[in-house]
Amino acid sequence: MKKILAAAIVASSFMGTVQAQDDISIVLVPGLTTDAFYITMNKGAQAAAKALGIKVDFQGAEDFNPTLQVPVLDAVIARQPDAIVIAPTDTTQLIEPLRRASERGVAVITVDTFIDDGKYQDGAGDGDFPMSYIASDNVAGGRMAAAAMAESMGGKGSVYVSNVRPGISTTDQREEGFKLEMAERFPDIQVLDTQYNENDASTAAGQLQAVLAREPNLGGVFGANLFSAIGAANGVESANKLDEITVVAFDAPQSIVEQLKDGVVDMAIAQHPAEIGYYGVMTAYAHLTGQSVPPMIGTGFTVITAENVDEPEVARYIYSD
Ligand code: T6T
Repeated sequence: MKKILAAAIVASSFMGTVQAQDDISIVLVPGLTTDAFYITMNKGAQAAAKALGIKVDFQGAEDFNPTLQVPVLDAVIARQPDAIVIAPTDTTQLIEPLRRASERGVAVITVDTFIDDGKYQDGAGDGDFPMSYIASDNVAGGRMAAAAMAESMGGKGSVYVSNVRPGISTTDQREEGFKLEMAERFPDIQVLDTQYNENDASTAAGQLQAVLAREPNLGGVFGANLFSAIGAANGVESANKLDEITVVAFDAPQSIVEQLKDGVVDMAIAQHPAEIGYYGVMTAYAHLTGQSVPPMIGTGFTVITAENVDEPEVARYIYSD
């Protein structure tokens, strides 16, 4: 008799923490709203919302910048959603703003980028409180870029990374992977100083011209995200150096199709942003309905070249505008 009563109490207190399932509110906060990567991520998030019969809002800033993202986040926290699924724009500057959400009982999941060391729920670090991190393996992606570039350059020459700014987990890790691979496997490739473009393709294009003026034998450039890659590729095209400079692009906006076919870009590494958005929402929902969730979920890549870009199984990974 006593045992049955105890079981009933446990069951009812557990049920008390579980929400009615269709009134769960989740907000997806992207790195910026106008980037094809996050637009595609939102499609995946909306597909998950539809499957679950819940509402997921998409609210973000127009630029990839913590100064703009934090006020948007504060406005989202004030609405007190059940969960925030966010791509934090800086590893340290977003820790305190996100802690405010967590302390108000809002579950935090990060997608694409992470805060602190990205290892959540392990009892270590200031930014340990998010429930999960869902993303590409960005170090591996950087290594893939370096290996493809070095092979197309015959293992020698000089290259550089076109990057956004330090402090962004994804692009920092891509650069790290790229440099590790070059150092470990291609000692005759010289990696020049990274050029930071503040997520502006025109700046990245101008930097290509400037590096080329100093280093006329430049053999390769790695565009570490969508805007860096578009800019670097445009720079190579304007300099009329398609045959001399290998361009490896991270990300796959619609414009990549023509750039691959025209030989401006040699290879694009497409992330799977819809997958990231889908599992971001599913993970938030699982947590909010009483399931335990993994602290990290890795998503895939698709390597796109001029040879395979028309294959439907490859083309489906080109981002939506
Ligand atoms: O590369 C993606 C994303 O993974 C990164 O964190 C920021 O830049 C993009 O959104 C592309 O613009």
